[in-house]
Amino acid sequence: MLTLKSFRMPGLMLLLACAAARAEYAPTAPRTTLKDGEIGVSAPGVCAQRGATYVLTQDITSPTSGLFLAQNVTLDLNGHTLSFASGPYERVPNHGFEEGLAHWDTSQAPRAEAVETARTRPFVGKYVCRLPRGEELVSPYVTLPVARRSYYAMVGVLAKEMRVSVSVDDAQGRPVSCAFQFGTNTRQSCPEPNREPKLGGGFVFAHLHGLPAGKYRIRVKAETDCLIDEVDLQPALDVGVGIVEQVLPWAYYKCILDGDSTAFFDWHGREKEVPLVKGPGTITIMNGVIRGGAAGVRNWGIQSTAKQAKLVVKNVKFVCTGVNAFALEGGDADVLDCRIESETPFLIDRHRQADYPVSVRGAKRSVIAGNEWIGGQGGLNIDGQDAEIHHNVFRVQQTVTNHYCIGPGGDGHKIHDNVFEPQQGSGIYIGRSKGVEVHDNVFRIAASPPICEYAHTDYSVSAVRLSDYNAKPGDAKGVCAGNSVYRNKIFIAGRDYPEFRASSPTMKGYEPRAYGFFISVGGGVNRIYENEIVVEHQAPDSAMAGAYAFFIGGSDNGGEIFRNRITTNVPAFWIASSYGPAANAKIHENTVTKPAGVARAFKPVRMGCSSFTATNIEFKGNTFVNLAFGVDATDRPHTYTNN
Ligand SMILES: [Ca+2]
Repeated sequence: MLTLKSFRMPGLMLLLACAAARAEYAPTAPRTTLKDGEIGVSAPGVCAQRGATYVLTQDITSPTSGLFLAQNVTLDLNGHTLSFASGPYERVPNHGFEEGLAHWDTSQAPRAEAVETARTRPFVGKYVCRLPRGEELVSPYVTLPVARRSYYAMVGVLAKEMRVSVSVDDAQGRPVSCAFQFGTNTRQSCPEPNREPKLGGGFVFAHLHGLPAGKYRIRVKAETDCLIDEVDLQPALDVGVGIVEQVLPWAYYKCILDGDSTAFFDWHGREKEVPLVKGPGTITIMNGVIRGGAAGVRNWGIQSTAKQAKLVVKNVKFVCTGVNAFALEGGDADVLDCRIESETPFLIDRHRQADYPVSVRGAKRSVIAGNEWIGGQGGLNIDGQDAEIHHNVFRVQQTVTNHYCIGPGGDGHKIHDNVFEPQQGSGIYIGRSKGVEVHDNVFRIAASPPICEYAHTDYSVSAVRLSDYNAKPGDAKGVCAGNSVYRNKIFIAGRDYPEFRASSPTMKGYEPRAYGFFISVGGGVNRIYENEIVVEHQAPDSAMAGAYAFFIGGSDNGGEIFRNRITTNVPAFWIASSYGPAANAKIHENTVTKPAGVARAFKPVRMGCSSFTATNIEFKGNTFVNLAFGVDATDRPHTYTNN
């Protein structure tokens, strides 16, 4: 239970008793003898015999992808490490401008300069490059050591309104041209002229493939005034373990803009070299380490396009390094007792909801249990029906928008006994889902420092976001309704970051916010009850920073909020918030306590913002300790009752 006695306002952290969540990954001691029928694996390649058990007899390393599995194979990593994308890859020196413009050819970029992220926008590291329109930066030569494989010539671009052209030279200084052909169509993939990232910033890239090994360099030309970072040539599109029903060769930049998935590009036209997995079956991978060897872009520890094969992944440690370096993408999977270590500084496109460290699409009663996430842009993306998600620990680090510890689509999931303790970012997103139950978890959520997309406006993190973007009931795209969130322990830390406002003209307006619940629902009723919520605003008098147990806006259906126990040093509710009007919330039998040590006066409810109005809000039977019921309302015609 919450140790409320330790709550000392202001400034001291609340101590929360640990929940039952556990991280169960444990290294396996390799065995040296195989059992009858087991097949030893000592090199990368294929495990092509259906139904067989393959056992690693040593660590194995591949400069490209690692192993491809046939239907019903069990892969026992036997305590060993499978390293993929692991070779003598080089990186562009000073790719992140942390050493100013050292190593870069600026002869065509006389006004380029390295600028501090603290004075512009956050991205990666302490510096980015300001590249004025019309100027072009040229990298030193680096060796691409492996022939006829995919690389991305990539550049981080900090905002959608900034456009770049990306091109590559060979060792003789001649432009490299690559094209992808499908059917009778040809698409140029290098160079990529005049491209912008998606909203929120991300990466633009040219896709290199089919080239001889050798020395290459990247050119980035600013088509508008730009802020850029992390300009590099990296191996792309590898997998540690592949399960192939289809090759999805949609890997060039336009496919990102179109939202296409990609898988196994370098096996396009070489499908006969790998086992194809069709129809129902179960593939098991267990007991070892799958590691991306070099900083790679857009790779996966395990990737499956087999629609009907269930993956069982147990006691595997994943080490993911690079932009869009993920642990697992597949259709249906049980993920048990795994450890997912991610160093993923940013994403190519934060709008792609499958781009999570673990992405299980089409779950059918999947079990995701006993896992630990450390770092990463979000934790688990799940779709499908009736997943059991329990006893996991989420210590993710989200610097992109709309990635969560759990971003569930689908219905009927049960999420319980987890610890959500992001290093940065939010807890759970419940979107157009029904029948999701979230109970007996612990959340520790703190207001975030500014991020690239939201450096000069408000940016919120929340323990649980419920949103169908105020859909009408019966909306064809689905609604957020019939979900229940109960018996959780939720600690919210409000913080201010005045140092960013002081240092930067663009971050003057940064407003960090933290909420227990962020509700913007129109399609139906959700129930939130019997939670223990503690809000400790560490800068309660800041005009810029906000923290609320419940933040309801853009929400025609505020839901049923009852028997929660809220302890807070700031208003518990903001209804008809800065996110929009609110209506039809039932707030019954909650207890709101102002800790005894808190001297500042406040009303427990804030209502309205600009022209937004609260309508038909029902307070009934609530208890207020050390403060009285009261509403700090704007002068709009709000309607509420209090009984
Ligand atoms: Ca940088």
